[in-house]
Amino acid sequence: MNKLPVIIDTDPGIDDAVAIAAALYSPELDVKLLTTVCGNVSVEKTTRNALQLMTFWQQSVPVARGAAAPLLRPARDAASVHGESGMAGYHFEPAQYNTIDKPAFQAIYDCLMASDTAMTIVTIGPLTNIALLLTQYPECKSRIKRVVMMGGSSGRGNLTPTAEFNMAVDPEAAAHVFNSGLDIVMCGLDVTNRAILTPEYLARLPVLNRTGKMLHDIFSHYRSGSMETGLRMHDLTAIAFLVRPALFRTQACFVAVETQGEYTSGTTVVDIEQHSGKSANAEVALDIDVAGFQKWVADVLALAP
Ligand SMILES: [Ca+2]
Repeated sequence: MNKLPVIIDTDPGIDDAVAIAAALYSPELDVKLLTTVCGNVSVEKTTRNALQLMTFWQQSVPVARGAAAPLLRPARDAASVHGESGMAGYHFEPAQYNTIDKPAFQAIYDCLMASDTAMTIVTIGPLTNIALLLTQYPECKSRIKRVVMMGGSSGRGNLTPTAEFNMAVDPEAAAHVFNSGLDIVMCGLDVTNRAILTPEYLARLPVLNRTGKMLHDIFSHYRSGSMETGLRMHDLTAIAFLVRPALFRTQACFVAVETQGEYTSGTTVVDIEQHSGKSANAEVALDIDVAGFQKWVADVLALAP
């Protein structure tokens, strides 16, 4: 099978951890690079968490540390959802790997240029690193096949009334990416709030495998839903889209990211009904086959060690 080469830009993050697990053990994907960004917690912590995950799975995917703050704004974290460490609830061994010696945007550029085919970038954190990449190296766009992102919403938000966390943390970066002309797939709250793992499945994780035990421990500290009512797997939907696109209903839409609004900065304005007259710049996921998603998650996590 020809595996799809991917770069994952991430801020682990409990739902990032399960997304990375699924990416590493999906037979369809070849993870070439992990880059970290300030988001759920500080970039020091997200980088440590990424390295600890690589150590946990004994996977030597290169990890490059990225932006320590959004482009223009102070950082806002989500420690209330993921714990102070960003991956509360499991005692990870100290990392056996170090980051590679270049910043994330440079590592992504080098990875794109070294590849003989255009690559897919999966973003499951704020878009700061990708905006820096496009600013420093605008010519690299032709090397990017697609950006598949977890972020945004066509309706309500989860950090502010109308803005989703990854967009709200760095609206200027998000706007830059949406204005870039790149092929973008947006997996936002429209689908991620429905991408729930059930209490029955969560209860089986400890006996599934070592990965299942670890995920169960950190899921017990995750505050996007609960172990009793089910957990929302925001970041995992971006990986699901890569390998099971038929689970999603998407629509090509014009998407603007609000950067000025007093109450609405970071809001993705998704023009579903084509009021703006502007051409579509993203494929927006608006519906998900929840049962199909849950089956895929169970199948792929069973492949993990
Ligand atoms: Ca994330």
